[in-house]
Amino acid sequence: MDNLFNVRMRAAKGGAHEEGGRHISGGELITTHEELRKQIHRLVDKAFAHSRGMPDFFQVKVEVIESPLSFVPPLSPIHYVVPSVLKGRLLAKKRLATCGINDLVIEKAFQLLEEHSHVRGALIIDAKTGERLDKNFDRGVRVSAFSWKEQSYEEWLSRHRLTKQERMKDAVALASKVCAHPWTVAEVCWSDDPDYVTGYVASSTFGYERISHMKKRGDERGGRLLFVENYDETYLRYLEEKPVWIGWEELG
Ligand code: WAQ
Ligand code: MG
Repeated sequence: MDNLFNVRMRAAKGGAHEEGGRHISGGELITTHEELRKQIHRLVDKAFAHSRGMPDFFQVKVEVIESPLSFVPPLSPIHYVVPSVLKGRLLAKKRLATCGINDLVIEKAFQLLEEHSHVRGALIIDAKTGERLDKNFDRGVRVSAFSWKEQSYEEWLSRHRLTKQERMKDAVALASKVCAHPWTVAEVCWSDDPDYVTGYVASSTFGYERISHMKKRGDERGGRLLFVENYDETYLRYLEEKPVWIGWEELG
């Protein structure tokens, strides 16, 4: 009964995603057998009480994890409060530029994100050219097989004087896994949920940089861009399959 499971959920309206349904919600986590029922319940609640609407397609996939888990330490957070969406987007672009990405590449990538806000995963972007590298046009790449170690999460909160916030917890975990790979230059994200306007830029150098306003309230367009300096099958497998704990190994 020591098995761990990778759990992935996706929900859509108007049929399954591959049949043209509109993405409502997704979720991924690692759990023990003991916690499995509770975690699946949480995913049901997440999908069926969603601000993007009521799904008519819901799928949960549970797979046993075969390989041992390694630890990825969480990124440190910084919070920028900006007075407008315009300023938020501008700041995000500046932070990406500080990671060494060219302005034209950033503009091109933001344009791509706007044209692909229906995609349920991340767009992988060549950090040198701004070209999209993944070939899953309507799906993008879903980062999976990661979860916080609860003790590390508590420690991270207290170190940074933060209170529990489910959405930030999930986003920091995902960004920490993504940025731990040496080929990742930076990530930028804002939600596709109409009521959530905070977004972030993440990188291994500068950490998790939260930006208070990345879009207008009510806007259902969001997404994720991963800027990479290299891309192949092993990178894709790292994002989708390599199981990692977010936390510090010494805390267990
Ligand atoms: N892998 C890759 N891309 C994903 C994944 C994933 N596991 N989950 C979501 N996405 C993409 C997808 O295109 C979504 O449309 C988009 O990201 C936004 O997802 O306060 O809630 O889950 O510090 O709506 C960030 C700020 C919140 C949190 C992000 O994103 C904070 C958020 P959502
Ligand atoms: Mg969403």
